[in-house]
Amino acid sequence: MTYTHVPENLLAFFRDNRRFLIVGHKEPDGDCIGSQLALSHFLSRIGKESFLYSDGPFARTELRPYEDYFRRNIDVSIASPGTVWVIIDCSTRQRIGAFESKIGGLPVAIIDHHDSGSASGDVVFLEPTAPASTLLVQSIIETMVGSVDQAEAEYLLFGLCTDTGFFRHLNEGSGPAFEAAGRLADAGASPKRTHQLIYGGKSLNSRLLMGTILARSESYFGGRLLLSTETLEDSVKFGLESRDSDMLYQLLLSVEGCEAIAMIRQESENNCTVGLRSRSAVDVGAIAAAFGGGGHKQAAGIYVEGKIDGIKRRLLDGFSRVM
Ligand SMILES: [Mn+2]
Repeated sequence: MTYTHVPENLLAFFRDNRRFLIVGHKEPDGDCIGSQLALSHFLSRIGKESFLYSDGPFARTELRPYEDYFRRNIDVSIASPGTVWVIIDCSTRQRIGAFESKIGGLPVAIIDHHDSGSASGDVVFLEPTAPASTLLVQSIIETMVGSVDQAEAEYLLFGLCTDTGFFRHLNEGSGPAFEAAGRLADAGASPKRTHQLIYGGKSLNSRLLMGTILARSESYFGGRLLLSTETLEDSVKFGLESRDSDMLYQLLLSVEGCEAIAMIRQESENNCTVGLRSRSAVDVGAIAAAFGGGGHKQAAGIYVEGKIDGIKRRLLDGFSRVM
């Protein structure tokens, strides 16, 4: 199966029900938000009612323009007949945050591209080969009515470009994703506007913070590991909303010879978070797991008690076994 083939029972789910409660994962990203917005817009277009939910927070600056479309609380009578849930961009219920306890006994459809191994819904469209959930939503719309409209195209391109890093993360064999993007551009989505939306709009403080952190970078294991830190003083001076982790990781990983990066942030007097990224071979998920953190081979995170210097020593010890 490919993500262009929508399960028949999902099409029936949309045709036969009347009111759709659409929720994505907490700590939403552009794929989650774009998929939800496009699906909701489409459902209105075919005469259905829909409500958008998110547990937030809308921490990423590119999501701020959309925050007001999303409700934090259920304020419709969810008992009425024909009301169903759609969970997008995650397949385990704890990822939807506070809404997990509000599903009740209503039917649930899951639309996701993460392979969590435990998707539980009455109808499941789970396609781990899809680089973004937006591609699944696009397939649903195109299968049901032939084509997306301009608003849907813009939402979908926003999500697709978020999850693919503007197509940088795609490998050979990704023709279908480019073809889908081509149809979005034909329908009126602008790659130029989308790029500005995702990568523009940053504060000067966010660039100054990045400069501070980059200037503090240390090189280990012959340059294969780059490590930097963010102190409590940085957070006070530049503000937490100035963090732009994706861009910071991208800049550090672009250094020649760099295989992995570690970013230690002092979050409070006694606690740190650590962001880990790997270019390919180094399994940072395994290193995070040794600290009680989580993630996967190329991206992982840790929340740990301690101060930067102590955590740095322990991390370097962990990396010394694999570098
Ligand atoms: Mn996604």
